[in-house]
Amino acid sequence: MAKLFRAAIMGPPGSGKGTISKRIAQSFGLQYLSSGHFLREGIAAKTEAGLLVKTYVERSMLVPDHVMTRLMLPRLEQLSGHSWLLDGFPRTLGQALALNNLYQLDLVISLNIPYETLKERLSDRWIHPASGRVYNMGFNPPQVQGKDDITGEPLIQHDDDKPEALMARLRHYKDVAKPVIDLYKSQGILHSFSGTETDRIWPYINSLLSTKMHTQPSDTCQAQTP
Ligand code: G5P
Ligand code: MG
Repeated sequence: MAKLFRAAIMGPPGSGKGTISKRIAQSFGLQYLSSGHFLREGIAAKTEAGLLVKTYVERSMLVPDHVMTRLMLPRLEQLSGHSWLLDGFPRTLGQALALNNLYQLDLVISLNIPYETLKERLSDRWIHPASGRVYNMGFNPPQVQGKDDITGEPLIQHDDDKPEALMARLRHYKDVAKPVIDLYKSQGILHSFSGTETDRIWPYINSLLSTKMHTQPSDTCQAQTP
């Protein structure tokens, strides 16, 4: 049986983590777990945890570490025997150390996307406040302009996605991510990719993963997000 492969993808809001994770899951048959997806799922279902995290997610602020680890780590326990890819977790040193206590990652992908590019992508971002579903008017617009695809309710744009607030948020991301990146660098598992277009970065990631893991049939694997 091939060795299990455990990976994570890091990057600021809008950097392409989700887009690239889906491609990796499809091409290499890893189970794919997105922290943002699980949070939004809880918000939509109005679970106790969902109500607790709603204001953080709506404002793109970090959810406290103890909430995130309680959300993510049990899901990994259920995946023993599978290879997996984490999208958006860990995001802080506290989360990385909690994960490290349980699992040794084989590879971490870090996306370095220029601020200007992120600003353009995110200032086009609209959300459905009740569920946290996110739309991008350029790349994944809603079916009906200004309306949520599932409920038909109006979409809003947060003050946090306006340019000044956005810059502060991206700087905050960098500060918080730095010790996590340093940790993975010291473990020799960090691979950074820079660029302004996902389609140009993807071939390098594809080639890295092809080298690092034995491509295996993905009959037992499926993505955990849509
Ligand atoms: P998420 O859900 O992890 P974010 O804010 O980190 O959300 P987001 O929006 O999900 O990031 P992404 O996954 O990095 O971005 O990128 P993506 O969705 O693939 O691409 C972003 C947009 O750009 C999309 O519309 C895509 O179509 C478009 N795009 C992609 N590639 C290109 C390209 O080449 N060119 C162009 N022009 N466009 C492109 O987390 C949500 C919230 O949950 C909480 C936080 O509140 C967070 O804000 N959270 C956590 N809190 C604490 N700890 C954690 N571990 C947390 N995880 C989530
Ligand atoms: Mg995402």
